[in-house]
Amino acid sequence: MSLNWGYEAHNGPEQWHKLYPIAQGNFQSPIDIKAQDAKSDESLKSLSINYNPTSIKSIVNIGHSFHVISEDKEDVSVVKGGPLQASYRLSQFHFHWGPSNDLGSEHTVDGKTYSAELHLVHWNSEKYSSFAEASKNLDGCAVLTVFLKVGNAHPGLKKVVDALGQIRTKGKQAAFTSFDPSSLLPASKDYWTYIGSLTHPPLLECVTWIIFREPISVSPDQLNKFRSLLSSGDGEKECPILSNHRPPQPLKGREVRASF
Ligand code: B30
Ligand code: ZN
Repeated sequence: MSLNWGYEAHNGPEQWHKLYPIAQGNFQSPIDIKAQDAKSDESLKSLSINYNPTSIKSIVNIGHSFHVISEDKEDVSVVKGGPLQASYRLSQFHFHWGPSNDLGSEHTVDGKTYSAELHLVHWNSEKYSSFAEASKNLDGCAVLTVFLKVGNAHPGLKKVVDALGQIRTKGKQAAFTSFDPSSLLPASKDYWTYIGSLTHPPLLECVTWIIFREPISVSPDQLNKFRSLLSSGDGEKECPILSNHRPPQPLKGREVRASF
């Protein structure tokens, strides 16, 4: 693998195991969710999601994607309940997408791929003191996941998509404030949950995945604006980010539970 991992043939998901052997571990993500095999679990409490728009501070092009950053010095935006044994603090959210509308999600449902996938990334602030420390532990992180299916433009996504023009090239950052991440959640809070990993290097096995069954909609134009972001820096040859999704990994005996 070349110096840097990515999503192209020479540095993509099939190559990652050479520098990150955990890529072939027993708790890797994403997975294909087989709805019939998910065990409905009455003991799963309902999720408590408390997001405060004041925690959202900036938006940044990180080369293979963009992140919307939530200040995580204190418990301002948190999730708890459901499968979680502690309170988890929001640190950032981001999306995964593909070169066309029939590709893009990382998780799939009964083999069905969605056009994109939203990850709201949290870490266990009761036990750990940073994302970096939390991510070394199986109970370190929680990622709330929402599928995006192509259809009407999503009003909550508009503010995010409109900011992308300010961070077109790798390394660019812009202020992004008073945004409510709850506006990106589906109406139904039914979810699947399982234990897995970060979906790109370092691929650490630290994530309680919470995946909402109901997708939100995204317009073709909004998806095209994701694809207009560049992985290249200012003044370099323009290279659009067309794809940043890892394919489903082996379940290896793990249990997927359903809240419904
Ligand atoms: S994901 O939600 O499983 N796609 C990381 C976080 C979430 C996922 C994958 C990876 C991660 O490694 N985060 C820490 C390192 N980051 C900095 C950051 O703030 O969040 C570096 C990076 O990507 O390149 Cu993400
Ligand atoms: Zn992600």
